[in-house]
Amino acid sequence: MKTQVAIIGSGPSGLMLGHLLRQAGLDAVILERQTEEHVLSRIRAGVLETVTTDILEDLDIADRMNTEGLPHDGFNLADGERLIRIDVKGLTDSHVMVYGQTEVTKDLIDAAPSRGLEIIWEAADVALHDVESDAPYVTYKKDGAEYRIDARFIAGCDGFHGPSRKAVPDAIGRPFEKVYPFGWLGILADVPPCNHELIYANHERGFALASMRSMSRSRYYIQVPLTEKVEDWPDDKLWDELCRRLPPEAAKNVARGPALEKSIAPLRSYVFEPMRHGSLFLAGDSAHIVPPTGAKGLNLAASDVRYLSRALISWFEKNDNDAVAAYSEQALARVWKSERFSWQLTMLMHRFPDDGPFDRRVQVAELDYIASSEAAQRTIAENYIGLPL
Ligand code: FAS
Ligand code: PHB
Repeated sequence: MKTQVAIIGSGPSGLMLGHLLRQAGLDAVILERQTEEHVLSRIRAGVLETVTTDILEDLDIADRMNTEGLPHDGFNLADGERLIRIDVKGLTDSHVMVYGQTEVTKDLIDAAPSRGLEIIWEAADVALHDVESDAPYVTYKKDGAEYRIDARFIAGCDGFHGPSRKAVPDAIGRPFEKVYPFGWLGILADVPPCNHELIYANHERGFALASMRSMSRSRYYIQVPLTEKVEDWPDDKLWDELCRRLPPEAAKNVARGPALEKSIAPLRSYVFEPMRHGSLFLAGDSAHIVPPTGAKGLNLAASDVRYLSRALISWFEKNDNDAVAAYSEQALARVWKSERFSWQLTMLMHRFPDDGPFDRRVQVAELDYIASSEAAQRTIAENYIGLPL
């Protein structure tokens, strides 16, 4: 098979990139290791910046999001007692959209066949070849046979554990990493949210997040040590701990129900430079990871593929080498600003094992400052909605 862009990975990055390239009339094919069912079973992000919703709107794949999604004009920080509302609409004249990543992925997959975007599911042993040449190719196995796809470019959208980043020689690639000494235990349940907007809570016992997927389906997280296992947390124990950490005015509204999904995600900050090597481009989690505190992971994938699609389209339409040459630097500039915000909010809202009384007082003082400063709230709001492209 020959194509113009071979995309590895059928998560949000690969799917959004594939659709944007197809919309411009370019040939692209997606290779995905898992089954469609497995990809759609993942529970991940919940908050979309306009950089993401604009892509869905531009692709005319936004109808279900606009029907079922929840536009949010604000969110809350909490310091154990009170809610500190960040008036996103009033401070930025913008908003975020609460619509699960799972739904975004479903909408993009459902639209693929009619747009001529081929997704090859269960592609095993995907390997990248000759990425430093102008004629790279990928190989993979399926149903016992081996296949080859020749392409002009390869887009590595295969997440943190995929093969693409590893195709960049060690002498060229440079990772930057910070691992946090805790994880997020998440629960998804068909119960109404405890509050109509998100609540990020910093409590003496640890961080908690009250989020949602709809007004009848809630998503909650609590910070747990990395030594914890999901089986250590029966539903009631989790609900009890969540209610200890949320402010009383929210805790009293927590409706309990059986977990539809329960998992622990480790937290790390990670950036890999460069995001281009020869004919290989990295986008999304293959190039960077953020702690979910800032709701940036999925949205950074969106800005990467916005930049990359524009560059690739310009190359094929106008043989423009400048745009593809600028991709890595352009994408990394926004990645690092989001990494900073996600790191800063993680440091502010979590309890660290080595923290002492002084560290706690400083966190409470910073939340008190935010509560009293419109300038501080505006800074948080403009980062939360996503910095301009
Ligand atoms: P993805 O990891 O989503 O997709 C990569 C795709 O490549 C996958 O489908 C994978 O199967 C495929 N792949 C991997 N190796 C392959 C191979 N060898 N061959 C072919 N295909 C291969 N972000 C937030 O903003 N908020 C959150 O609350 C949040 N929670 C998260 C919880 C978890 C457990 C994880 C892992 C991530 C979370 N994220 C969150 C971040 C997440 O939303 C990512 O930012 C988002 O999925 C990025 O999308 P992709 O870059 O497409 O990577
Ligand atoms: C979620 O709803 O899963 C969610 C929302 C906001 C975050 C992280 C996760 O910052």
